[in-house]
Amino acid sequence: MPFTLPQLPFDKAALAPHISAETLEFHYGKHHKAYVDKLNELLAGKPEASQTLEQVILSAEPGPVFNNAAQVWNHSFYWNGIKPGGRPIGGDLAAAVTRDLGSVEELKKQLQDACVTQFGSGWAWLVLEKGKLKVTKTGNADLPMKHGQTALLTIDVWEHAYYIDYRNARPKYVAAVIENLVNWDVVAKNLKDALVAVAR
Ligand code: MN3
Repeated sequence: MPFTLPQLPFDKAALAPHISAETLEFHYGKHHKAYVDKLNELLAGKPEASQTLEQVILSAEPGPVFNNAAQVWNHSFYWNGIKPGGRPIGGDLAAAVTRDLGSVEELKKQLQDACVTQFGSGWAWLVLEKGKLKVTKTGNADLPMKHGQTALLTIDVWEHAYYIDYRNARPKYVAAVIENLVNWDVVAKNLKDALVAVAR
């Protein structure tokens, strides 16, 4: 089975004005799709073509297969973590954030800093590592599962994520995502699932 481009969990126009439909036409419709197509091309006729995406990522050496597989995963994870109309952080997630990072405001500040200070292309993350929440960043296609961490949230800081809407103003794009688009309900569910997996 070839790898497929997942459906976006929202309408392309639904994230405006924070992320425009035009950005999604390119970012999802061209960039994300290109990673899927390239991965299928690279794995055609190889045993890895029947593995899960996670298996491909975890076993791949640095190079084109890893880069394209990880970028497929990263983008799907990014889309799933955002939605129109952000809600406040609550419940168990808020308690874990306060315990490990000090406060919700501190989490947002660390996310903003990680996004802004990632030199060049990459991703900022909220991860679970050894049972604790942590904000991290990775370059290019790199991702938490290669570092023994479980991803809970990501923000794409490749220029293609914001250049149409914000030009070079990465901090404005990041602030708009953090304040208006993060789907904290999904982040809370990712944390719950990660804790269940750890307990197993
Ligand atoms: Mn991207």
